Amino acid sequence: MFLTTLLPLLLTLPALTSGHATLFGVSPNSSPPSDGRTTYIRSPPTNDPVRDLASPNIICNTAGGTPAPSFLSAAPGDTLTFRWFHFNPSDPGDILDPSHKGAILTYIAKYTTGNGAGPIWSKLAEQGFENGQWATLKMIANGGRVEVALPKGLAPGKYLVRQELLALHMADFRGDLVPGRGAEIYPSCVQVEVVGGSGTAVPDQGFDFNKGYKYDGEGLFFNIYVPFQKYTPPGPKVWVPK
Ligand SMILES: [Cu+2]
Repeated sequence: MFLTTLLPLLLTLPALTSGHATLFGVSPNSSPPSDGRTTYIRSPPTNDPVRDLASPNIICNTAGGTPAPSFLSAAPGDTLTFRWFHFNPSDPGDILDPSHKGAILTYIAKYTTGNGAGPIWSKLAEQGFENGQWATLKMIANGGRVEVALPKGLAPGKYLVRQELLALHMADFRGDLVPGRGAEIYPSCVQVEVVGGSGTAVPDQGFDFNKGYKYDGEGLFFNIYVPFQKYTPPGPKVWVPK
């Protein structure tokens, strides 16, 4: 009993000071993402996680209500390459502390100048624990890059695309019951303008993070330190445009 509760504490203590991550840039065409932090990303001022599930900060992070000055241009069906880093984006080894095992989830909403609160989101993609490996560790091995395709039938127009690293190294205790613990969410919202095509699909799942992400919810309250069969990420199933 004591061992199973103490072990995660011992394993995760170093992560308190050495973890964390921020989105550096996104590329629509598989070229290395250029720095989008002051242009099309609503970048937070720090690389700290967000844990308060009642706060709009879990949607587009702490500066999520401040529009970025420009948009990343992409075409329907483009594969977006996201690039994450820890402190130094020029150091290919400085991405994320490997203690931060967890999922990577990507959502889309029609563009808003607001902070993303409310039932406006649809899930574009999710990676959890597949083939014996966590998505965040695959991302580290891939140089901080995560690829997500935009739907081919996506209607032209402006969108927010939100990618989240969902680190579970503290998620074996509920964040609302044990101070400093719970799932760590690293969300980042990218302003994307989809240009071209004749698609008509618009995100219609109506997912609301502040209602759908729960402290005791599936995918957010999970012990990675004991054997498990399966991990199911939070949120709706991946959106299939009609
Ligand atoms: Cu961290």
